[in-house]
Amino acid sequence: ITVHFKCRGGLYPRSNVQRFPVPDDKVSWSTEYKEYQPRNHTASSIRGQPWADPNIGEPGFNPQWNAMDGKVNRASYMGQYSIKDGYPLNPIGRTGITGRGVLGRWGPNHAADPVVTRWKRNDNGVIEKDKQNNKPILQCVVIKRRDTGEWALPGGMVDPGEKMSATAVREFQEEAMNSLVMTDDQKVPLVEKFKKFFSEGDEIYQGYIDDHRNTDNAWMETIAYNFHDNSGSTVGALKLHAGDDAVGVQWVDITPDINLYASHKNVVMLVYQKCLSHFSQSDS
Ligand code: RP5
Ligand code: MG
Ligand code: MG
Repeated sequence: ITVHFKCRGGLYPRSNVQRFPVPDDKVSWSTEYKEYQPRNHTASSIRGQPWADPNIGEPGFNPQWNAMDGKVNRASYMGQYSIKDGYPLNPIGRTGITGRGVLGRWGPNHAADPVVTRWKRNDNGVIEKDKQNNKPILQCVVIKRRDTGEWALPGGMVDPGEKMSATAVREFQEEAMNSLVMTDDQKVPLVEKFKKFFSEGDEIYQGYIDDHRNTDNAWMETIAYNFHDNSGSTVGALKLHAGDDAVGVQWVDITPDINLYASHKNVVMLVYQKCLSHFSQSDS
């Protein structure tokens, strides 16, 4: 990602704060924008949350920018970000709003996204081909987000100290398998059954996410892993259940006109390229 669109213009989510307009050619910090007067907004709901930073300047809060800060990762996949007047600057550029909005961390907010895939098959188990280009059709699991109603990867925030691949698997279980409401008796055998599958993820993308919650001083970054069920017999055959902040879940065909939350389409397209390049005729 080298530009952002979804975090520019319009109202900031869950607020009545209007973003200051940022034309395409004024996104970059290196372009002068004299008129730029973004409003400052940090949602009161994040105050005191265990996952949120204090305000900048509060006694005892000495963030280590661009580094591992205890268990909190304040390093960016985008390289060194700058600090201006004590505040980290969005590495892509202006968003029309300062503060943290609803994001917990100043600077990068690290998430992990699982991209769980299978080939689309007909009732006889034969892989279906795209009529236009005769290529096999790849499907991935998407969830419907409660907050925006958009379809998205079932990702989530990395807990302090948590391994990022573990975040991706945990979020899949919570949002696409509804593991949070399972008893241990239900969960343990299921987790055990898919242990091997979820231990073989391919790292696909790490970087900025054009998320509508981003601000000039706080933004989403993710690491995305692909878990591919080539035979369609493991997770590909599982009955999905939406859970936690997801209100729907489905397998969706990955096509060029797919419409997903934030910049998840970019991530999914990278996965599509990878799986297609590994596809062999013996798979069908
Ligand atoms: C996206 O926000 C990330 O790519 C990830 O999917 C998600 C994490 O936030 P929550 O789902 O926890 O709100 O930008
Ligand atoms: Mg979640
Ligand atoms: Mg989530």
